[in-house]
Amino acid sequence: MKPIYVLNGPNLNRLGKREPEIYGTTTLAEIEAGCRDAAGDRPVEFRQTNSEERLIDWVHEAIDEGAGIIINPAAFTFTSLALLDALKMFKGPIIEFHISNIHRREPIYHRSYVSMTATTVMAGLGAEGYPLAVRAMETLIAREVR
Ligand code: CA2
Repeated sequence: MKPIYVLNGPNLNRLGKREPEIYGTTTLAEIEAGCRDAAGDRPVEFRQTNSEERLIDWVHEAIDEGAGIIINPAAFTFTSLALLDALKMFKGPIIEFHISNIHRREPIYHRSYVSMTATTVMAGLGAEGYPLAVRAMETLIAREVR
């Protein structure tokens, strides 16, 4: 069975340690455990990087190996045409995921490049939303949605 890639961008390794009023108190390790639990038998490649280059390399890996991509690109959401171009090459479903509701925040967080190619956007569910995204991804894969 092909894996689901759960890719996380810059600063998300600090989750649970700063700004709990926006991002909550759950750590990335706890989020990873929740995703693996939700995925059942489906393998999960759960990763985080502060590097745009590495994130794009992982999208390329998912293009060759993955059934679906759940991506929280953090700040690269709003800046990276290179990430958008990489995601456009992926043939399966893509869930753009944000812990906070980016549309309720400052205007600089309102224009997402990734949304231009995402199948679905999930935002504002908190860290608890990650396992929900994994379950939603299973449905999208079964329906062969792009
Ligand atoms: O809500 C999200 O998941 C975001 O993708 C998080 C990004 C932000 O640029 C997006 O607008 C929304 C920022 C991540 C910052 O990571 C932190 C981690 C721990 C504590 C504080 C910030």
